[in-house]
Amino acid sequence: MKEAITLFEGCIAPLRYPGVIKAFYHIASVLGLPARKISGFSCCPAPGIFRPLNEDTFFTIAARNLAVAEGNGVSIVVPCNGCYETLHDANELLTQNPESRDKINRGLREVGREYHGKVKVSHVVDLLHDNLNLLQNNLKKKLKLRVAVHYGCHYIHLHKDKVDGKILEKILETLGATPVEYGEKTLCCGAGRGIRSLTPKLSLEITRSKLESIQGSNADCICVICSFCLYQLDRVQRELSKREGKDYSIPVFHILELLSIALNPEVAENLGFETHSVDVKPALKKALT
Ligand code: 9S8
Ligand code: 9S8
Ligand code: COM
Repeated sequence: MKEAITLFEGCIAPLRYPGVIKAFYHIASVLGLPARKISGFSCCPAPGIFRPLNEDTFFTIAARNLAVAEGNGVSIVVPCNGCYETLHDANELLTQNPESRDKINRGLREVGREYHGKVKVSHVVDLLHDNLNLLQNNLKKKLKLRVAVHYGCHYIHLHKDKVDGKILEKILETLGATPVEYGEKTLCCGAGRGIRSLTPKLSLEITRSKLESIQGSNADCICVICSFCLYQLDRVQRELSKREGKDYSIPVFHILELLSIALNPEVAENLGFETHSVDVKPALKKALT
């Protein structure tokens, strides 16, 4: 029996790209993964913003989220690198360091919770990679797309080995897509670690470099594994086009969206693509013909 899982949605997916959540539960139902929604989570909290302010508070809020999952008997799967880093690091601290666990649990008891270290925290990419055969067997449509992958800093930082082993490229190849290389592949999207809120000008510069490098690769679209990267690479194209009069129009997909379509092209209409700033239709048309 496979373990029960839930999606830790974070703040960005439910507010800006609800299709990412829908895609996850669609994928889980096709693959027969025991996934269910639970309530009670808060912001992870975002590592780039909250961690530097006060580590104890940061880990206590993260541990409360872990305790909510534990109380529901589910493990956590995460579609955002920031949320993943927070919950991964908190889980590591609380399972490996009894002193920290006791200290944080003292705080949690004040809100009627306690964490015992029973929850597994996985990134969606790892879950998909573990189920590659299942994926392949359930594929309805090969997606004929040239894809520029963007891993995002927090994932690269934690799992350089998997990035070097091209874990995301392998998933995309299983879907029939062709990953393309480009110079700024490991560059930040420009959003995380507080860059977007603290230094907006620099943030735009970074995003522009990234997008220009991708444009040079002739990719049909970008594939990300992080809700915040999706937000930045998608929304900022509109902003740059307005500011600079130059056309930026590379569709950006979360891996869950692409996979969901490959498992059943008919869901594309109901994945909320109208919440994307860059029109995804040209890429979908190419992918599905
Ligand atoms: S939750 Fe609140 S702001 Fe966010 S999406 Fe990912 S990082 Fe965690
Ligand atoms: S948001 Fe997601 S993971 Fe980060 S810090 Fe640099 S890249 Fe985009
Ligand atoms: C990036 C999250 S995914 S944060 O901005 O670094 O907190």
